[in-house]
Amino acid sequence: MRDAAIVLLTLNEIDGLRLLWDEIPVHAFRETVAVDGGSTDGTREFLAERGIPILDQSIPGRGVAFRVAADACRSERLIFYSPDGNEDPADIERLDDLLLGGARLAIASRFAQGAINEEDVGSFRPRSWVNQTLTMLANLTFNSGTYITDTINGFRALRRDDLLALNTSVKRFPIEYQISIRAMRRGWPIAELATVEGQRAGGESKALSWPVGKDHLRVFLTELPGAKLLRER
Ligand SMILES: Nc1nc2c(ncn2[C@@H]2O[C@H](COP(=O)(O)OP(=O)(O)OP(=O)(O)O)[C@@H](O)[C@H]2O)c(=O)[nH]1
Ligand SMILES: [Mg+2]
Repeated sequence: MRDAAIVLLTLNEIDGLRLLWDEIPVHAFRETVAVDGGSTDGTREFLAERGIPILDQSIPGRGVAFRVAADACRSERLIFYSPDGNEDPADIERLDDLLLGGARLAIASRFAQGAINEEDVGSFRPRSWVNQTLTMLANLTFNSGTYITDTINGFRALRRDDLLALNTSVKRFPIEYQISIRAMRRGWPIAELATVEGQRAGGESKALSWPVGKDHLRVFLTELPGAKLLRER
């Protein structure tokens, strides 16, 4: 049994849950919890029927959800999984293995050698381009280790104590970007695995491209002060 928790992040993901549930390796993990942003489509009932504790958040946002999980879980390691069809459940245990192998942040990368991201089916790939530009900025500015190919994907794992120590503040989507940047600034070993990103199973995207892109840029800028100083420590 892994001393780790699968943290499901849900906001109206009933279609994805129905499709993926049997593939999520709940039995290999000490805990599985869901942080729910206020679903009204049957997600909560689906989880409750399967005995999964549902943690509520007082204000919306994935960033808030990350901190709710860190406060509530008792396991040493947390694997964040969004059951919307984008993330391959077979990678859940592989991410935990990267932590067991010494990484302090493990990321399922959509841009590593051998990976596939959801836009690879077309030739116009605005989201990938924005993602990769933000990732390049973070690497050039904050990373003195191996190049990280996907600083933004939410499918990731880290130790609970490490997440608390990062003292994150982002409320919404760019929480992952803030975590990656702060881990880079501290010189933590970061490991990636190449993942295959699937298409959304149903429901609706909550990540509107323009506002989310802008929010990431803001995080990049607010992480800048003192960055150099910290790297030199
Ligand atoms: N707990 C919680 N989960 C959220 C919140 N916002 C989004 N999520 C979940 O986070 C995951 C990712 O959100 P998406 O809307 O799929 O964002 P995305 O993966 O960038 O966009 P798509 O490509 O459309 O899938 C999904 O499982 C959502 O249900 C929130 O405020 N609270
Ligand atoms: Mg998604």
